[in-house]
Amino acid sequence: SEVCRKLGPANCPCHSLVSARHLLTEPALLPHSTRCKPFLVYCDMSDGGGWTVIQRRSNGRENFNRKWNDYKLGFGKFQGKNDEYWLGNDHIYDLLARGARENSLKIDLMDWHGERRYAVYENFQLTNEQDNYRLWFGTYSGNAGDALSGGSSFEDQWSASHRGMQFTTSDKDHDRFLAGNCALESSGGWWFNRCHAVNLNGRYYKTGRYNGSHDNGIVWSTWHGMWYSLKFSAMKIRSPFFVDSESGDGEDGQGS
Ligand SMILES: [Ca+2]
Repeated sequence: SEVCRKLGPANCPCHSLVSARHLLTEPALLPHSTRCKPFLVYCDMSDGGGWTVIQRRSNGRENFNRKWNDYKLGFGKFQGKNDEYWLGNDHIYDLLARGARENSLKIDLMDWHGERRYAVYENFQLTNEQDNYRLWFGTYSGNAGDALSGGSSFEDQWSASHRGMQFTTSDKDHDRFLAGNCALESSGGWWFNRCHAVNLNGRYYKTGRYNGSHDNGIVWSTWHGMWYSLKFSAMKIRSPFFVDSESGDGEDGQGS
């Protein structure tokens, strides 16, 4: 089809923005195409650019306590810089499955004092819906701590690491918590174990520290623990094609 030719599977707009050397100072909203079905993505041009934003929390206006189909297809708004959304597990899977190369996941966090931390994971992958969007990721770097791996102790890692976990929502329980459903307790879909050390889709508390019967806030445990709900989070992915385009040759005709 015409759409397939214009936005073929090899064309990734967030990355091509950089390879085309467009100088953007503002985030851009661009159509993204996989399998000839275009959808919009939000491109983050910080850190050298080329990031496709897959999740953002910033003000608590969007309800993240949703069921499987909403997390599958995506929800929220992402036209504005402060909008909250989940891009959708099918879209995330499609973006990651493009090509055979590894993608990086960067997670930006901010607390209620305005302090920022980040975590980067190499080789971020999801499986498809038949395998319930199982999560895989490689080496950590950053200053927020490696909470996705569950924490520092072996016991924490066994019960709370998100590596290899399937996606769970309130209506589809794929977690390792046999006595219940982690998504029911933690207010949001996530790759729960039994249950979590990270939940960026939890309930938005405008207080930072919070109380309750469950640790269901927006949690990154290795930074502020389980009982502190962060003010801001964003998850974004970037293909290694981006790096190749930056180190590209010939275009400047310098012929080193
Ligand atoms: Ca369960």
